[in-house]
Amino acid sequence: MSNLYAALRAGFPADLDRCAIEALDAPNGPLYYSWRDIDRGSAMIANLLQSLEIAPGADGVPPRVAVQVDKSVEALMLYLGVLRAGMVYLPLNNAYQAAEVEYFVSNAEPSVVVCAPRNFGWVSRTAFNAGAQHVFTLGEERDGTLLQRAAAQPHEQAPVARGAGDLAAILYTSGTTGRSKGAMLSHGNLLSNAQVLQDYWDWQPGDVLIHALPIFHVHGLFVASHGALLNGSRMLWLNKFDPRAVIAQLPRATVFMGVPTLYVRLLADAGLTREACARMRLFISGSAPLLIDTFTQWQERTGFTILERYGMSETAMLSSNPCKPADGTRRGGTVGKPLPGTDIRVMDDDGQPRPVNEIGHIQVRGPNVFSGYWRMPEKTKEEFTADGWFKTGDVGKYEPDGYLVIVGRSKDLIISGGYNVYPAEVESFINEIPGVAESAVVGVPHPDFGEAVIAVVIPAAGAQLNATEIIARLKAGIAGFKVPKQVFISPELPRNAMGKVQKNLLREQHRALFA
Ligand code: MLC
Ligand code: AMP
Repeated sequence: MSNLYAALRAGFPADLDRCAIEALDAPNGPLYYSWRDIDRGSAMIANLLQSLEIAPGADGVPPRVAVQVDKSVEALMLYLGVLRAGMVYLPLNNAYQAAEVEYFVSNAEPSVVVCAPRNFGWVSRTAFNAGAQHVFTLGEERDGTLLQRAAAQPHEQAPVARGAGDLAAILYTSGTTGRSKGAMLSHGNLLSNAQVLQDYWDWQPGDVLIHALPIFHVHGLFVASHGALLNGSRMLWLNKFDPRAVIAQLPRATVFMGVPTLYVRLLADAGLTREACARMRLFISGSAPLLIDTFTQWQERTGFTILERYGMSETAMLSSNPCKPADGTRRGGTVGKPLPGTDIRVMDDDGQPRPVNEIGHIQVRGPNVFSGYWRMPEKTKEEFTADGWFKTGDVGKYEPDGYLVIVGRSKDLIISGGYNVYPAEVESFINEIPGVAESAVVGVPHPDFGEAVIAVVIPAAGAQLNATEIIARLKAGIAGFKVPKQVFISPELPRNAMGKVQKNLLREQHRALFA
């Protein structure tokens, strides 16, 4: 096994002058990138990174490159350039604000940080304070210092040799208690997953992917991009999801991937018709539960059965509904069967397997499963069983014929529009607001986001709180998708006999809020 980029590169078509990516949101009309452009652009960035001559840390870990930029084809080339240079990619949601970025940067200690030009002031301060040696900018319109500097570099580069176990990316995730943890994914984790999916989803020579997801998470960065690159398939690239823009591209495409919110929004547009989908081959959904209602409406409207799959930052893709008829049928309400090479088991609280149809904890092992959390050996130990299975924190059951159904989560996590929100983190921000005694953050059903974040806030003795002001303060401090859509001021929180907040009662009480 060599570098992940080299393996993806082997999938590029022989004729490198063919179009690889159509950047449809470019300000002056679409931009067309050939496979040669992708190869050369990523080589130049890799050469720039290598020219910085950054030594690995004392622990031998290659330098980290933290990236918080808007989506662009150049941002994808940056990711590929980091892989080629043998460095470690650390993508950050571009909604994160200063306090959030500060945590990631101080925890991961990147040597290089790349940010949007508009954020250079505060990001560079944070980055240099945390020991970064270089801060570059990369804008949506091919602007910024990264490309200026890379332009002077040679456009050929031999990817640095990497073994299957070598670190390729760190994805920050979970934080059921405490702060976010960096899931360490290796070249081998990512490549094995991409190869399995290429076969299981039956990628075809003429496939064309509509890429409308952000590229700072597993779904858009790995599943979608790796899939198309490894298969040498063209991408129709949208920097931002817009149902109209996706529908306009459907007649030219064969594959689409989305979180359930994307499907809900597409269904709300009258332009989604059977005719528009005539050339399509496959619609894939994941990152959050797809409601059976959405699944059925999609079938009725388009004639296509959405393929639902299940994954995590720590594991990439774990299970999938079948694509090829020989593998079975796609079943709504299930996340399909374990992917080839991946084992999934459902266990009780005592670590014994649950019988079919009985609910338990979902655990997993396989070549796709990460090696652990960045500099958190204790957390890593807690999340793996003694016999080496990773505890997903999801709760589910097997159907008699081997389909897995996810019924809930044992981790305190809200998934809103495909983004994870950790109630403990939002509560800690709320609790810092003067006049707040305590708070509880829960997720309630939402027709667009699947789940919406809401908060119940308890004032300190004598304090007057205003829900609108709390929301405004949070918006100024944390990523917008984490900010509660509604805040309730209440005299107290429901607690059980042990004094633990009964979040299930709050969820029940506000269940119909957005119905
Ligand atoms: C945006 N907003 C959200 C939100 N996204 N609120 C709750 N949940 C979300 N997901 C808020 C913003 O803060 C803002 O609030 C307002 O909505 C408009 O912002 P926007 O940026 O214009 O939103 P929009 O473009 O409509 O974004 C919605 C979305 C986006 C669904 C397109 O959230 C999205 O791309 N989601 C996909 C996430 C994803 O890729 N997940 C994969 C994780 S990988 P205000 O108040 O300021 O107006 C993973 C593993 C696996 O889980 O299995 O795949
Ligand atoms: P993340 O940490 O962002 O990678 O989110 C991973 C979590 O998303 C999983 O642990 C699941 O809880 C959830 N998830 C992913 N895919 C699905 C799915 N198809 N159905 C239900 N939940 C899902």
